[in-house]
Amino acid sequence: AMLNFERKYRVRGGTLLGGDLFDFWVGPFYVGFFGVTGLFFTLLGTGLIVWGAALGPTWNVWQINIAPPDLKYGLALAPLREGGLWQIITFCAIGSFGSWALREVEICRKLGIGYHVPFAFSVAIFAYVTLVVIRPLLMGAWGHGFPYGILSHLDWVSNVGYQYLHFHYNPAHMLGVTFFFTTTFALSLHGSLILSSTNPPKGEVVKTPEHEDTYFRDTIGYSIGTLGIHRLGLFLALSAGFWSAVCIVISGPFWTRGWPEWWGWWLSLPIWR
Ligand code: BCL
Ligand code: UQ1
Repeated sequence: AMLNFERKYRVRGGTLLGGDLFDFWVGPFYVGFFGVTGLFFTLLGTGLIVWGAALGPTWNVWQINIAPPDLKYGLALAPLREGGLWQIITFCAIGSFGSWALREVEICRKLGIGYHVPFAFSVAIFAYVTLVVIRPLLMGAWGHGFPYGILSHLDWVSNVGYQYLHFHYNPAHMLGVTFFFTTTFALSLHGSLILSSTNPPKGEVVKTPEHEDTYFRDTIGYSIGTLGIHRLGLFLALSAGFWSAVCIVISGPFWTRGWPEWWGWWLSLPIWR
């Protein structure tokens, strides 16, 4: 059955590639050219992960690990069992994430809305590509990518972190962390405000944005507004992903010593003389 509002968005057009050829739905899901490519990369990539797991020593989900090539292979292609699988899986992952983003773009065009959603997802993709492509390229070996596995990727984060002695001193990591925490804080304020005004005590009516503004004006003397909080939330979330990408791409390509040492510039300011 078609919901009454579906007619509004089940419209022809807005496609980026292939014209009307792939302009169709399967049940409630829009497919499009990028739905087809997305499905292809996702199935192939997932299949290769399962194959990689089958080659490995364990089926314990926590311990399954598909590692990038040894550093000695540099930026060359490696044999399948020695990181080649990781290279193809990475290619499939980027193909899959990219397809999803472009399918989002097509849906935005059908709906006549802005590109905020695919733009936001692109920042997450950018952080991932920074980890597995940009930084390895800058450092001269695919072996600098992170391994695909639950515990193994955590070990990688820990090892890479300690290579720079104390990652908390990485200034971009500080910004990334702070933006992540501020995002959750802002969204908890927002979520609780909305739940509060839409769930009044028995016998009272649902509250309006006037009440929401008043709540924050009374408590902290300022309200950012109903549109404003969503703009702020988007800004905070995108900044978190952006500074995460920056914090890892500067570790190695820009700074090779411990991050605590980087703060030496502060101690050598002429004002202390
Ligand atoms: Mg640190 C990175 C926080 C301590 C070393 N660290 C990060 C950042 C984040 C963070 C800012 C990871 C998020 C990110 O990149 O998102 N670190 C953080 C915090 C602490 C901390 C809060 C803390 O102490 C409280 N870090 C430490 C300690 C070091 C350390 C001090 C270890 C000893 N940290 C490092 C290193 C790194 C980080 C090394 C990084 O490399 C990492 C970073 O910045 O990476 C960029 C970005 C988001 C993504 C990458 C996700 C992308 C998602 C993709 C596009 C889509 C996936 C789809 C999926 C497969 C589909 C699933 C299907 C569905 C289920 C249906
Ligand atoms: C807010 O001011 C506001 O406007 C009414 C909201 O809209 C519903 C909110 O969700 C939140 C959380 C605030 C308060 C936020 C700041 C940054 C003052």
